[in-house]
Amino acid sequence: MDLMEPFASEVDFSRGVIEPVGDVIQRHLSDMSGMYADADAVDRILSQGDRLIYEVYAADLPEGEGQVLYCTTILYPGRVGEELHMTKGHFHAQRDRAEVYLGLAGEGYLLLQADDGTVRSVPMRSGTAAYVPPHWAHRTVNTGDEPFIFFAAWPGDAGHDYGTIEETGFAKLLVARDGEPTLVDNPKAESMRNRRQTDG
Ligand code: M6P
Ligand code: ZN
Repeated sequence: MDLMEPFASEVDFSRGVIEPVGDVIQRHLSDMSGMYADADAVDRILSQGDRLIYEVYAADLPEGEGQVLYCTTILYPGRVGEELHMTKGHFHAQRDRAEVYLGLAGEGYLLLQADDGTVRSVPMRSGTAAYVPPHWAHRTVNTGDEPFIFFAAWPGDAGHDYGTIEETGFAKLLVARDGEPTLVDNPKAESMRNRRQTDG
């Protein structure tokens, strides 16, 4: 057996950066344009230039059974139409793998969705440890005016499955109504469901 060396990283709670860092992912609006409900709002923003929505700083760790992976996410504040800035969201490729989030700065919601379309939302701020149980897709939404920064840890063999959420979206959207984050039905998810039923 090859013994892996223990190590430590430094997590900057206010900037959200991990050092030393492995992969850094930057997701712009153009990377997730179809995920926002208001296509006209997406076009309007993109016609003026792209927009950075969030960044992920992952610790440099090997994937695989027995490992625990971790990263920070910096989700910038803003809206696309009425819809608040959010991550893409995913199921784990191995659906029965869980995850833990810890809020470091700013505020947001963790949105979770089960296979049958059931949606749950968990408000998060600095100090909130939120649990993503096995079998729930998960996405975060920034509901504040500052970057929403959180730490996440999950099993090394979980993997990311983006396809399902890319196709149908979440059944609920988080929008800003009169300054309040409000959960509303996603019209796109509704029409996709109807189309699937009609097709067969
Ligand atoms: C969290 C974790 C990561 C994930 C990141 C961004 O930090 O769940 O695994 O990559 O959020 O979310 P997504 O991959 O859905 O864009
Ligand atoms: Zn995950």
